[in-house]
Amino acid sequence: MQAFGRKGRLEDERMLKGRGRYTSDWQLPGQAYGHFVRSDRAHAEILGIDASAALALPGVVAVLTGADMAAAGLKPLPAAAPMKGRGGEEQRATPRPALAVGRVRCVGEAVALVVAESAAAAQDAAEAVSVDYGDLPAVVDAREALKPGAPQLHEGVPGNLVLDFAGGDEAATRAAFERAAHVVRLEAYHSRVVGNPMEPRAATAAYDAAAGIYYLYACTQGATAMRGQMAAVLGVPPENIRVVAEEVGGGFGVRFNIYPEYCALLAASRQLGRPVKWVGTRSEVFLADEQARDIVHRGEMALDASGRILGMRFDYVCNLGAYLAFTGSFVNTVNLVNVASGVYDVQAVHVQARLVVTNTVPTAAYRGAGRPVSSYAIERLVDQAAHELGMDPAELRRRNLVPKDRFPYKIVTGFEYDCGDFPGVLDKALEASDWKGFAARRAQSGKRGRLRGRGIATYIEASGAGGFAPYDEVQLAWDADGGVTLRATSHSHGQGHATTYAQIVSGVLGVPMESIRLRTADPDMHLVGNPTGGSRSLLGVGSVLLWSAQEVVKKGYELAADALEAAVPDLEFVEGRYRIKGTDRSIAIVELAGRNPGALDVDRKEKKVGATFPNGCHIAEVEIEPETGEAEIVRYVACDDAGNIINHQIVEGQMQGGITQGAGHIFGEQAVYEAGSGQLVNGSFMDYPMPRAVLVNNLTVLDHPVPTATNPLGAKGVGEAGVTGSMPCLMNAVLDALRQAGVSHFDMPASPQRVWRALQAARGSA
Ligand code: MCN
Repeated sequence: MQAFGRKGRLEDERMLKGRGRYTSDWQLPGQAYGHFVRSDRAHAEILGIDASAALALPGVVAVLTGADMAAAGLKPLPAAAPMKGRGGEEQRATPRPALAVGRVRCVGEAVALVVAESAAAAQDAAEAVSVDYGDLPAVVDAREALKPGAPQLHEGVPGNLVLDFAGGDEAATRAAFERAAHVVRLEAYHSRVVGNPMEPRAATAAYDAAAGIYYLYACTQGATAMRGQMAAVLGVPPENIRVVAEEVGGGFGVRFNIYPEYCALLAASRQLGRPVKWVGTRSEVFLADEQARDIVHRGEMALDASGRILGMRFDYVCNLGAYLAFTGSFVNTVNLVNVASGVYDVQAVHVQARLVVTNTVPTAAYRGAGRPVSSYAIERLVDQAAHELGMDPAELRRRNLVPKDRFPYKIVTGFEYDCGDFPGVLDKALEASDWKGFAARRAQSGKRGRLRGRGIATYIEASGAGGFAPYDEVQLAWDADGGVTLRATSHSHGQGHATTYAQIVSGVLGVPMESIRLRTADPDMHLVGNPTGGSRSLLGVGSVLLWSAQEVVKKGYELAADALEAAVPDLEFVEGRYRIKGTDRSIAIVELAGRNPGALDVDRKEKKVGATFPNGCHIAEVEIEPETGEAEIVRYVACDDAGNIINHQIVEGQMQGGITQGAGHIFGEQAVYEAGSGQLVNGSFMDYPMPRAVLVNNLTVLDHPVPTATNPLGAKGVGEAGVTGSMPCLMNAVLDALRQAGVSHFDMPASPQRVWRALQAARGSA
């Protein structure tokens, strides 16, 4: 692979100079503006909607409701491929309309769409829409929602239970617990978070009546999945829907699925015969973007007398929110079991997950999408075991790692880890963290009145296969100016695909990276492929680009032989030129492409690569100031196996971002709903603490590559690894610090107030 010589990413200059085109930058001729009337109740019957006052205001074009959507023939938003529950039981449906019909089930649910000649007029008119509600009791906690007598949300979901999922070997696990010398238990809460990409959600919908084509300009992680989901709602073939997205200001999983607003806007543009534009606010991000996690788990570990893990079982209760989002069941089933035994050599594992509806905003994928939850459950339990057994937590881990010579290693839930060197990763991280010097550092902190704690997590995650398309298709075309245009379905929303894909293609074709352009937003291109998710874009799409570029070189040999009047076997391809071996007679591939328009293009190249399993070991040290409860990360070492790395700068950035996202979750982020009223009580940046740059200090990112054979790049995914490793590592560090003051259990978030209260409580009971 060509070395990465330039400073910075290809896309940075465009974005830093304000030349990026985000959703709200698109202006269509004749566009009107939409504003959504949202429910201020968590659970209520809609007794009536009076739009007369709104319609009388200047500039108002229309007020559309759920009844209009039904009249336009819109179907409920779909869920992803239905998961099976215990005994093959089907997942239950929670029909979610584009605009509420008859009942609202969470605050923020869109009840009406006001369309006007300006955004301000639409907003003013929305205030004048009067909705008559009949309040119903609400439930926001998934465990409460499972209790008899709890408010019921959907007719077809008795007991609010959408799915009772199980995976692993229940009998073997029971047997392991029966012969255990020690059993360790831990219950923990994974707090609910709001994705909060920098760009609030926005969309412009337009309908071309002559062609019967819908256009949606939106911020998305990939048009292909959205197109399929919208086709199901609108009842038209996917080819009749074009999704346009150029720059996307962050996704983090919450820009993966369609949203009700997009469907309502598309229906409105068709009905009104003009484009309708909506630019959401940060408040709407809090109330109407998918949220994530909100899971309680109970974990149990069986060990023998020497600290060997004999078995593990986990029971998750997952809060789906008011409706099952498209990826809602996937993240709480498959992604909880695809790395069910972590990096450990243990076959007796059983996982149960109950997926429950409540009167809260729907939850779905969020960076890691289930895998950080599973990793948190396993790694906190291992630490608890080390504590109870009085063992060094690194040593307990080492004793149980899958040895290097056991790959491919099939885990009990059927997934197969392709390759890895877990002991090597652990050793490198231990050394870099100066594991042995911790006691002295702790003593130093103690002298300053601070509680120092150390946490470790050895994690693994699945990246790869991509479940939304049967394969990934790309296109590679030479341009008249000698450049190359690549087309792919994965969508970059911060990951730097334009740079890394160009690097791969440039490395094969020998043309400068700067002359390679990536287009993922061409609505007329109907490539098959996966959106960006599951940290798979490099190994999925990047691999197909590599093969395509190699195919181009191969195709060029005949043309070069003609041009040089030589025989193909006498030619070699070096640094972008076909040369007659042992001579200085050559021709550049770019020149051949120019002379033979289209001949060196690859129109559609398709292929699927297998899953692969990035893994790593993170070690953190935190200091807690007992008087304020403030926690500070004072050392952090991340050693990760991402296989071969294409671009170290980007990978380091991904790790940094992921670790900071995990740290944000551990140290502060939590969306809080009030029991009873079902109101989101911290729906703004005034009271929802996003991580700040200073949160993650003294970060060392190391790599320990074990190239995979499942793709030609030898690469593993990296986009989510930082979150998966950091969450358990940081919480283990916090608890290690707090244990010195007598705190034995602590749940995220470790905000100053919660830490301080835990210390006060421990002091009080001492
Ligand atoms: N890369 C590399 N070498 C490797 C692995 C990856 O050079 N061995 C590079 C890739 O070429 C790519 C980047 O690292 O430029 C991330 O690649 P990959 O791991 O394939 O992940 P994806 O591109 O599929 O990104 C998805 C992942 C997910 S699922 C979420 S959520 C997420 C994330 O990436 N959301 C992000 N990273 C994000 N980063 C930003 N800035 N914003 C988001 O919303």
